[in-house]
Amino acid sequence: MTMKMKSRRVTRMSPISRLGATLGCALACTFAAFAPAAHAAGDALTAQNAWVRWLPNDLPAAGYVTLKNDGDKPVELVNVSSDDYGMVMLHQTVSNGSTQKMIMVDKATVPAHGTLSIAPGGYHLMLEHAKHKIAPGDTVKVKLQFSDGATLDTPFAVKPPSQH
Ligand SMILES: [Cu+2]
Repeated sequence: MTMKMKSRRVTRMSPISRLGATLGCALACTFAAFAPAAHAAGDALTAQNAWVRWLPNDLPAAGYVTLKNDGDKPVELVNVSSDDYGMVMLHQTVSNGSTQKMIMVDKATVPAHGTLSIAPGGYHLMLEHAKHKIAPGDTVKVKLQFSDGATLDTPFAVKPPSQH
């Protein structure tokens, strides 16, 4: 999909960069995906208000964060992982009549010049199988990976179950 399209662009651009390094660079820099991940992340995407609602007894915890995209193109959150948890998934809470259930989703879009709220009642990160003892007051790190190649290593504040 997107990746294939990008690699075709690389192929097409190679002869151009051989003709003139300046022109090649100008073209490459147009596509955020060609910049180093940290650079791309710093440019367009930021994570704000990241926190985890901790639950006792090794129950899965829910992570919340607001993602802001200052770029001109929508970017998709495509992968989540953490050194502190064995498994991290992107879930969405959906209402089904009077009941609510969680479904696993592949990705979520951060609109151009907009925000994606991963917040109670909507999306959440499901954090399971803590690798060490985690308690309210701690900070855990979650790696958020995006469709443009950007990565945000985001600290999440661990809060008690009463937090909303
Ligand atoms: Cu969930």
